[in-house]
Amino acid sequence: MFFLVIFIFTCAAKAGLSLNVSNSCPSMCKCTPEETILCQRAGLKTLPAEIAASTISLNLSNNYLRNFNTNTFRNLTFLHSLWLDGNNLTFLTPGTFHALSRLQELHLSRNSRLTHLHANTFRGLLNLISLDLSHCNIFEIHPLLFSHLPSLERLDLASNNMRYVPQAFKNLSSLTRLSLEGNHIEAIGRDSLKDLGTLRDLNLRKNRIWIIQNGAFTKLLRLGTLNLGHNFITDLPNQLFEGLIQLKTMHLEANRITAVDCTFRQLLSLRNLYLNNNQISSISDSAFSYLTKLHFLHLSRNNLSSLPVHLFSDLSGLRRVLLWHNPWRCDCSTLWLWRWTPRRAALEGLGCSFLHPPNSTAPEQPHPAHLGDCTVPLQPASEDKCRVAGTSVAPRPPALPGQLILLALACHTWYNDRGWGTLLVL
Ligand SMILES: *[C@@H]1O[C@H](CO)[C@@H](O)[C@H](O)[C@H]1NC(C)=O
Ligand SMILES: *[C@@H]1O[C@H](CO)[C@@H](O)[C@H](O)[C@H]1NC(C)=O
Ligand SMILES: *[C@@H]1O[C@H](CO)[C@@H](O)[C@H](O)[C@H]1NC(C)=O
Ligand SMILES: *[C@@H]1O[C@H](CO)[C@@H](O)[C@H](O)[C@H]1NC(C)=O
Ligand SMILES: *[C@@H]1O[C@H](CO)[C@@H](O)[C@H](O)[C@H]1NC(C)=O
Ligand SMILES: *[C@@H]1O[C@H](CO)[C@@H](O)[C@H](O)[C@H]1NC(C)=O
Ligand SMILES: CC(=O)N[C@H]1CO[C@H](CO)[C@@H](O)[C@@H]1O
Repeated sequence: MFFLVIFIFTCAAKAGLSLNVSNSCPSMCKCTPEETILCQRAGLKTLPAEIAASTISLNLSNNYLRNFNTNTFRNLTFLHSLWLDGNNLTFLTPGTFHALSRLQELHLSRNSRLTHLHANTFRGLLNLISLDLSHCNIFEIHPLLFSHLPSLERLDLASNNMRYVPQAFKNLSSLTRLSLEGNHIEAIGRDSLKDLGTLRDLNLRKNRIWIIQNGAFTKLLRLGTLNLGHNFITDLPNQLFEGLIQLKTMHLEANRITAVDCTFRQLLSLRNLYLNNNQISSISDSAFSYLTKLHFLHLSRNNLSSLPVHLFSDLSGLRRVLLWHNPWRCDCSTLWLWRWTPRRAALEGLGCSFLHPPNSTAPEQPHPAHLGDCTVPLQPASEDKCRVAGTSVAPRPPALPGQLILLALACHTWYNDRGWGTLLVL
């Protein structure tokens, strides 16, 4: 009798143990004491059944997961981070994540069959901070898709198939970083970005942007970095960047810009300006007036033969100006720049021989015979040329309805077929 009791007791203990075993690590995964389960590259086609409800971090990267239902993650209410990148997800059932109210990080990148997302896909993710949807094939986003994500701070939509800026950025009141890099966006409308007042970093690099409506950035009062590099921008109207009072870094490299007027003068916090790899052949006298914080200016690989003598006069913070690979005219116009600019030491790549005399003759006193008699340049004109250009030459056009943008896009396609690249500023 006594032995029987002990036997039963032992069995019960064993049963208890085996219950814990069912809560333990799936055989193809690695588990850590910190409630982290690592199942990446495990050949999984479905979620293993034995995932403990107490799991905080679950890594299912690089498997063959195809779909989930609303029960798949129902018990994982403690999850903080979930990695589902590099799978074969084709559709995310609305409500899939509804129980994951503590989730902070969700990785869904590299699911190349993911093309669109239902309005309720992310319902319940009240504490989600970071969402990675890059490198999928998303071409359409429901306007309410992100409205369930009040805590979202970082959203990555890079390398998808989007042709326009989605209208889904309305209730993202915490968003600080947004990437739309590597899509096929052609236009930024006046209202496209108007609800993103908390944004600090906006990446629109490598799209096909050629239309930007004036006022498109006016609400982005906290933006620190704007990347518009590698697009089809030809023209920079003076009001284009109104509102970007906190902007520190502006990327406009590898566009089709031919002239710089006074677009940048409102960017009073600007420190780094990338204008390299364009076709700039003229820069206006006062293009950089007031930019006292400008530190770095990249003008290499343009079509510049000279620069206005007083271009750098206001730039007391200037440390580095890259001027390589331009067709500099090595005559008085360049010599003046070299002699009079107080920021001379910052200039790099002004490839004129008289600036680099053999056996280090002081560059201040070159007397190359071919320069002849360089007379002192005129002082900058007292009138503010930008102001004139800003109001009368390029007046603010009347508001245009969306249909006209579509019409313009259609025209652009037609123009492009004929090789006439142009930026239409509406
Ligand atoms: C089994 O789980 C229970 C509660 O989850 C716990 O108290 C017990 O220590 C676990 N037993 C073992 C052997 O891990
Ligand atoms: C999850 O797996 C991916 C791919 O192996 C890896 O890049 C990532 O760092 C992992 N994350 C965690 C939290 O272990
Ligand atoms: C969730 O937990 C319940 C019991 O708490 C269990 O019956 C159910 O099978 C679990 N669901 C999944 C998908 O693990
Ligand atoms: C991915 O899913 C599609 C159907 O959605 C299927 O045809 C294909 O074989 C799957 N690929 C892999 C590697 O599982
Ligand atoms: C979006 O925000 C507005 C105002 O903040 C609120 O009234 C509305 O209910 C929100 N929409 C959703 C879907 O959360
Ligand atoms: C370069 O600038 C010159 C005028 O300075 C102009 O004639 C020429 O067409 C420009 N070349 C390109 C490729 O823009
Ligand atoms: C640094 C430099 O270029 N030195 C040159 C100065 O000129 C003499 C003679 O012309 C050269 O031999 C040096 O190489």
